[in-house]
Amino acid sequence: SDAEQQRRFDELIAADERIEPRDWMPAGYRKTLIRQIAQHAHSEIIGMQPEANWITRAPSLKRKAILLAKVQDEAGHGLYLYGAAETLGVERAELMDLLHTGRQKYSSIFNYPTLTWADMGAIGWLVDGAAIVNQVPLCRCSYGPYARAMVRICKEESFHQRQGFEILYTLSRGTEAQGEMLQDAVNRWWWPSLMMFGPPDDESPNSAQSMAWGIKRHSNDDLRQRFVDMTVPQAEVLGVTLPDPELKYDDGHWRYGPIDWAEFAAVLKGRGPCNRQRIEHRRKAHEDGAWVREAATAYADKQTARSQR
Ligand code: FAQ
Repeated sequence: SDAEQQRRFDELIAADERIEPRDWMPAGYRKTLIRQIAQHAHSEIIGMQPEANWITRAPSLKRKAILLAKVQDEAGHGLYLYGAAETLGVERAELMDLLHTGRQKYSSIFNYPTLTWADMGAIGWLVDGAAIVNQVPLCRCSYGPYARAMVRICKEESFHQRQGFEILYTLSRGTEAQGEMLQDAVNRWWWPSLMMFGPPDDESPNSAQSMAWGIKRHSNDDLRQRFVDMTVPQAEVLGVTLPDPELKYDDGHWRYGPIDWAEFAAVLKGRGPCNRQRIEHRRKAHEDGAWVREAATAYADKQTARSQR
């Protein structure tokens, strides 16, 4: 009976065991996971665009090879995550459609432009840094396929974070102009990075239920604070000033000033600096790739027909 299934599910969650695709799960649990995993997957592939913008302009062959590898990793993360979402009974084509028609979100952070090479460093250091803080606890998510995908993703994100820091560290030892470029990038990426963690706890409609289900392990504000505490000492090593005059150390934590939640809301509503460009580019890439999907389907059909002869 349903009550029996629910009891079994609750026991698994209480015992901190994993839920697997064939297990019974409440409809709300499935829906929340599809939403979060799909948004995460969309973020990975939309997140390729701001950095792809600099592949042809990387300052050396070595930097170009590293950046290419990073952007390819993001495509791979998207694929594992779409795969994890598919175990919940949705089709990837359906999820792509929800993205292209604006019915599913992707992370706010990827709606900001990449104006200089220093932005490649700032994205690695701050955006991947925030992604790691948010995603390491997701390796213990109650849904098995998502948790397992996160393990590999987090390993790759650590490399991404290090490469970003190293770009900035090199700029910090460079000319005065390079130092200014570094500071300008940090000024532009700091606040949007803090917004990646989502709305404050008292305005986060999904947190309580997601935490009760073991999908999320920590609240948005707790993770945001963890990120700030980790990042402030690294900013000192780089010799940059974080653009927050209220930042101060108090009782074991770096307290930060108010976040501009009106800006966050505007970006979520599609009014960020690059929202339109990101979605148009994604749709065009999807249309341009139609022949690849058709060819792959025709090939698969042929293989199936051959094996059934
Ligand atoms: N942007 O109730 P909550 C990466 C939405 S890292 C846009 O708190 P929840 C790596 C939220 O969906 C970035 N929307 O929601 C990379 C909900 O809307 P809905 C991706 C946001 O789910 C680096 C509403 O606000 N990482 O890609 C944002 O409990 C460099 C209410 O919020 C993940 O997705 C936002 N920042 O908590 C790639 C991690 N924040 O759906 C390339 C997994 C909130 O009800 C280059 N996701 N919203 O209409 C999570 O941990 C959670 O989903 C949160 C939000 C923490 C993002």
